[in-house]
Amino acid sequence: MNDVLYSVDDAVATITLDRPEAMNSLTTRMKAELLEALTMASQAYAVRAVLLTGSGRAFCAGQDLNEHTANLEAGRGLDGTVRAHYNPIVLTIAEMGKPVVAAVNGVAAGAGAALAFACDLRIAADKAKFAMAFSGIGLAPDSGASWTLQRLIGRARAGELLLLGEPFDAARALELGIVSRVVPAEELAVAGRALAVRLAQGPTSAYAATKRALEFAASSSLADALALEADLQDACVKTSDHLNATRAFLHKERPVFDGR
Ligand code: T3D
Repeated sequence: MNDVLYSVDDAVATITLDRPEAMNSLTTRMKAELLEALTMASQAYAVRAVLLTGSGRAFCAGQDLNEHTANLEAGRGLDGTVRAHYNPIVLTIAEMGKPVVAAVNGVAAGAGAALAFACDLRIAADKAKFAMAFSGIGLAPDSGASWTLQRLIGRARAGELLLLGEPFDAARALELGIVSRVVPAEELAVAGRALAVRLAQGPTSAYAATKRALEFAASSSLADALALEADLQDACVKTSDHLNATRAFLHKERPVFDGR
C-alpha cells in the first residue's frame, strides 16, 4: 500500500491515512487501500481493536477534489466511487466484530468526517476541526453521514451541521457528543493508542455483540431489540471470557480477557 499505512502491535491494527501533502484527501487508490487495510484488520484473528488516524495536519479532507473534478470534466460523474468504495469502507468499519477507534488528529471534512463518525469511539486532538463540507460543494451527505451523525447527536443538530456546513472545533465536537475525549495534540497518538490497546485487551466477543446490538437497535422495535439481545447473550455466556471474568469477580481478581 502506498497511501495507507498498516501495522499490528499489541493486538491493535493501526491504519494511518498517509497522504499528508493533500490533507489525506481520498483518491480511488487510497480508498481501495483503506478498504484493503480495514478488511485485513477485520479478518485477522490476532487483531482485536483498530485505530484509524491520519498523517500530518489532517485526519482526512474527504474526497480528493482534484480527482473528482477530473471525473466530472471527463463525463464520468462519481465514477461509481460511492458504491464501490465509500459504502464498503463504512460497512466494513460498522460490521467488523472489533472496536474501531478514530484518533482525529486534525481536520476531518466531508467523507473524512463521516469515516470518523462510522467508528465506535472518537478521540480528538484539541486542534482538530470538523467540516460537513458536502453542502459547500453542492453535494448531499454520503459515506453514512446522514445515518451516523443524527444517531450521534440527534436529527436537529445533524441537520443544522449538514445543511449549513459550518466548520466546528474539537471543543464543540465534545460538547455535541461527537467525540468522547479531547486531548492536547501532542498527546493524541499516545492517548488514542492506549484506548485501542485497552479495547484489544477486552472481551472481543462481547464487544462484537455490543456493536451488533447497537446497530440493530438503531432501527428496530423494542421487542425485536430484546429478542436479539437475548440471542447475543446466549452466545456471550458460552465464551471463556465470560466464565473467566465471572470467576475472577467472585475471587476479587482482575479479569483477563483473551478474546475467546
Ligand atoms: O466523487 C466523490 O466521491 C463524491 C464524494 C464526496 C464525498 C466528500 O468527501 S465531499 C467533501 C470533499 N471535501 C471538501 O469539500 C473539503 C475541501 N477542503 C476544505 O474545505 C479545506 O481545505 C479544509 C477545511 C479541509 C482545510 O482547510 P485549511 O484552511 O486548513 O487548509 P486549505 O488551505 O484549505 O487546504 C490545504 C491544501 O489542501 C490546499 O492545497 P494547496 O493550496 O496547499 O495546494 C487544498 O487545496 C488541499 N485540499 C484540502 N482539501 C482537499 C484538498 N485537495 C483536494 N481535495 C480535498 N478535499
